[in-house]
Amino acid sequence: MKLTGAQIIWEVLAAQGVEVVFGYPGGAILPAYDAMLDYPVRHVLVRHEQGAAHMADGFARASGKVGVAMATSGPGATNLVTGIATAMMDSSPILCITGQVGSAAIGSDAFQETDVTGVTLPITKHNYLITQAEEIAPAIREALYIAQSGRPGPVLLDITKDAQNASTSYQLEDEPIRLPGYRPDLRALPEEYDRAVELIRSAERPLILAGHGVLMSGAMTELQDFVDKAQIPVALTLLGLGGIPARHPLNLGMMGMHGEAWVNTAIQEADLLIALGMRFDDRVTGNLDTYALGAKKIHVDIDPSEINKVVKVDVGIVADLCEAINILCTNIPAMTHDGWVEFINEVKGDSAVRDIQNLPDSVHLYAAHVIHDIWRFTEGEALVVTDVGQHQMWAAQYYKHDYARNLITSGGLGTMGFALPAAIGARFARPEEEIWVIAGDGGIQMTQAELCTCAQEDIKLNIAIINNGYLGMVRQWQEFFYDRRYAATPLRSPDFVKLADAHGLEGFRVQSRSEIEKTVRQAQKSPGTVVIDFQVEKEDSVYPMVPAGADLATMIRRPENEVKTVIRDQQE
Ligand SMILES: Cc1ncc(C[n+]2csc(CCOP(=O)(O)OP(=O)(O)O)c2C)c(N)n1
Ligand SMILES: [Mg+2]
Repeated sequence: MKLTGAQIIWEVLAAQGVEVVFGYPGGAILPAYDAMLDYPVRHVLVRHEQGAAHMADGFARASGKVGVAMATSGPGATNLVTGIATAMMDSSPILCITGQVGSAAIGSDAFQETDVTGVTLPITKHNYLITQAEEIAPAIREALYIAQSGRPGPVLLDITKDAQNASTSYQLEDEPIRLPGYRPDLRALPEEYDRAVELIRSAERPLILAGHGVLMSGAMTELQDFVDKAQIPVALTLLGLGGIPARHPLNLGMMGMHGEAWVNTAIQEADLLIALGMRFDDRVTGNLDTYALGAKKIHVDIDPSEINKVVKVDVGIVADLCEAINILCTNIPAMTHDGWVEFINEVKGDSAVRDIQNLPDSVHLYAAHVIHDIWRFTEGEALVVTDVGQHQMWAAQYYKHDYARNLITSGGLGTMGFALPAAIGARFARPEEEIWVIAGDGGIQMTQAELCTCAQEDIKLNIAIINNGYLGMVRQWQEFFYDRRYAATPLRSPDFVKLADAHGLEGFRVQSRSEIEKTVRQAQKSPGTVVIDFQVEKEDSVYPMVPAGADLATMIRRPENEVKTVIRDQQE
């Protein structure tokens, strides 16, 4: 069968099960857009290509499948860059297809020509410049395979306009992909497992550090079985939240800069760390010179380049997590670590109970109240998509994450503007589920144009803006480390209720805790996207906080007098 390159793009995508593409047209990708009308693929017109990449990413994280974004050459492609880098840092499988100027014009500074494979080389798992129609089908199949195999990541295909226009013979291929030199299925040696088992058997204060890899490999059941058999407490990274239910008695909570104090103490006191699908990011280790010095370390990861990259380990196991955890679990005896767990519980004390969200209503509306209440009124069942900043940390702390893939957030790159488009992508992966966007007043303004995408595509989201009038996380650093000199962090916002209205969406404003329930319920009932402007305490901070590069045990805590003020105001 003879087809144009443009038609082949859609033939292959459809054959590979791609149902939705997020994109924005332009000259160099016009042949592909024209051909699209004849194929059963849903196209979502974004308002900025950054949104398309984040939507593909949100779709991928919510579904476990590859998300697809499409853009034109030059500015269309460069607008994707932030979204590609975001997906790269968090190992999210996306495929970006960009149009490129005609192959004869490449290198001539043609209109809207940018060297996109050059620009994206360090932020893609792999990329291709395609100049011939016959290269398109194999490249798309390979790209989808590379994006989701091994350690997932973004792949970009830059396809010249003449390759899209040319005709060639096409035939559906379903042979398995073989790429010489690409080894996504590495397996550890039995001796390595033996050494790991030995360390686990002899440890008295072992601790599991579980990361994004648990979710990506779908190892939740394996992890829970292992934890139950070995009775080893678990600390989670931000992206690992949901890898084991928050309610599991051995789930200690989040580690790192804004982790729970008892979790960081446990890391520093442990005699064995078992790192599963996490990469010792500087936000979770703090000062490496003082990090978990008393602990032996086992590191399991699918990507060999992660082993010994940041933290030197005693045993490195390169393998898929499901398989690795299964092998470890089978080879250890049932164990208990009662004294160790008791020690951690003593450190914890009643600090969780005394935390701000559990204090009675007062005149102050804290972000902790809003997020804790959203958790209560959604019964912990919602898919939560956050932006980046204080609200992101509060969403990690105060929404109790019981399920895998139910918290979607930009971890490694920390990309403001991520939440709204990522949630739109997630909506296509999970059409029936309740989705809450939790965004800051700063981040929402970066990609708020996608509200119009919600309206045009008739998408239902609940959007909670934690409006503190500041670029709050930066303000917090200025408060703690720059003597309260608030350079460029006070932030004016549009009237978010009117902004929603301008898009034909519903908007509400909430200024006190007593209004939260009614408004959340109203949003849940409403068929369309709802924007809620939660006007919270302006100068609240995220606690505890380990200053960047400090020892994990050096935590800044919420001042006692602040807690007392809340209680006093509530009594007045
Ligand atoms: C694209 C981008 N630019 C800048 C930053 C640096 N940054 C991190 S958090 C933050 C403030 C976010 O403010 P807001 O969205 O209001 O959230 P809040 O911290 O107040 O909850 C900034 C500017 C970033 N992470 N991403
Ligand atoms: Mg803010």
